[in-house]
Amino acid sequence: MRFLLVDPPHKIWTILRAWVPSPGCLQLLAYLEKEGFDIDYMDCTLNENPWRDLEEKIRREKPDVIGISCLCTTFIYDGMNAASLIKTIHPNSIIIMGGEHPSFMAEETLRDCPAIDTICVGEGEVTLTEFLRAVERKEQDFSKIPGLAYLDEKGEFVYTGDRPFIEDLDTLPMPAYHLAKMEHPYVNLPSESKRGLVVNFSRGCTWDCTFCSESAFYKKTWRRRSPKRVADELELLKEKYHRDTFYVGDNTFNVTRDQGVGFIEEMLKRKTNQHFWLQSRADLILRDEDLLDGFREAGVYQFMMGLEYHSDSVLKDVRKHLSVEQARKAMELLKKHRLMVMATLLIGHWEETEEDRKAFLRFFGKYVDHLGLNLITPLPGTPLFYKMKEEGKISDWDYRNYDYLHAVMPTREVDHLEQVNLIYKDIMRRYYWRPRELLKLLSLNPILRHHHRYYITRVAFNIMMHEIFGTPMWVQSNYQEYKDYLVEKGDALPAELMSMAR
Ligand code: B12
Ligand code: SF4
Repeated sequence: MRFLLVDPPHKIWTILRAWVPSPGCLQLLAYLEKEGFDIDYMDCTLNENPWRDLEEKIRREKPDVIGISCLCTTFIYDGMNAASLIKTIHPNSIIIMGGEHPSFMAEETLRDCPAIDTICVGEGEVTLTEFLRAVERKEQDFSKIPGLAYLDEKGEFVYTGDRPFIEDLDTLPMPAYHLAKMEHPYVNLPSESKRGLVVNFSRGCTWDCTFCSESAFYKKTWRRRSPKRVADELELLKEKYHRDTFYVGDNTFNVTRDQGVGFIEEMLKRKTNQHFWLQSRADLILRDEDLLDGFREAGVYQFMMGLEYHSDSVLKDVRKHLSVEQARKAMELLKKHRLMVMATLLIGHWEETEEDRKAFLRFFGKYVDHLGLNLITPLPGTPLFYKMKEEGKISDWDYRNYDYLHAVMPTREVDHLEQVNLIYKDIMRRYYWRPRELLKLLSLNPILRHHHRYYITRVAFNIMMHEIFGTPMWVQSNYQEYKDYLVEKGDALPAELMSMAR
């Protein structure tokens, strides 16, 4: 039995224009490989003609089971369209989809896309292994495998129950980098360095912010790989794949203090001369103040913190369990210890006013080196989603727009989503065109200088030229909507074409 895992054609990290292999896919592949399955991987985001190449591969190789990974809500139609394409040309295949969005919206996804046979709800390694073993044995009944969702022969939705989380992440093999196209020219974090990559060393978070899909997916739990395993992976990435700069995707890198201590010790010992952008919380930065110099010496150049907003009432409303004062102190501390501050911030709150936005820019503009500005988005599966849905405040149900960059909810004062989008762009403009930001183009800090040169000269300038002179906006050259692919081929559009949610 041959299994193919597909990262379907989808948009990449548009904000930084970065292509990176999905750490979740590489982890799944490594696990299946260790279990002895005959596996293959196709990361369609690296193909110049992704739909055509996917179609040709399926026609040519006809794998028995195809797994489709769908990390983000914004990719869900791409994932469903990939399933429809595969089922049309290879009707005998079995298609299983996994990832956050389909886990949360399993019934909706299965009903919207009949091509998907099964959804893996939650963590994939063990569930997928048991599912593939059952397929190998030609079993038809999957009801005893926890973590699966499907429609039975009567069309009733079946969920086989929660799959317990893997207790010890150190039991997982090293991600299957050897199956990824690590040398593909697209794969990097262009804003930081030519040899950048996204890696993941822990899963989940023990807080419960209302908008956070990760905390919901991992049910407020956090597990981590030991610092030794983390350092082993980094060393491999250095020696074999020449990677030296990392965005560590862990939502909260140092939930426990010993994770930070261990990381510093390992990296100082191994002297790999690698650089890290970690994510943490303001209260943890304050807790571990005495470790900050150690983090810097171990190669950390930046902490990204979800500081969200400059008002305690909004922080309370989103259940951040943080105060503005803690945020301010954490930013000051990072600066004091010569670490860069990246803040992820959320605007577009229901009660927000123009005055709030001015104060927001004044507060964060003073400290932040890198601005991660987002529009608050009710991601399916989060408490915010259910609340906003119930209150009737979601006015755009097109999941393609659920990427934090498009408004899908109005505010009390601003009814039209287009207007909210303009407010977002205006804040970006006001932030980036301040003399203080432009001076960063000449900063003595090479990473800050590189990022700003990249971001301002390529991204912000491109947007400005587009807005003033109508010059074309950057588009991801290898992304195509599925329906455009079908039109190009002269095919009829199937009735179930997934381009819009209900
Ligand atoms: C790597 C990553 C990316 C990569 C994706 C690369 C790729 N080729 O897909 C890049 C950098 C491109 C990216 C981009 C974006 N991302 Co991102 N990203 C992540 C990150 C940091 C790590 C994901 C990961 O590897 N997790 C670890 C693995 C183990 O978990 P996993 O992927 O969920 O996989 C497990 C299960 O889901 C399941 N599974 C997954 N696939 C499959 C398939 C099968 C067949 C089966 C059986 C099981 C299965 O098994 C896996 C192993 O247990 C997460 C944050 C995080 N810490 O998770 C955000 C995250 C996924 N990203 C997110 C978002 C919003 C985005 C952006 C929209 C942000 C933006 N505005 O730019 C963009 C999207 C692109 C765009 N339109 O601009 C959100 C998604 C929330 C949501 N529900 O939609 C997350 C959760 C971050 C957050 N908390 O906000 N991202
Ligand atoms: S602290 Fe960050 S990762 Fe944790 S629940 Fe809140 S938003 Fe999610």
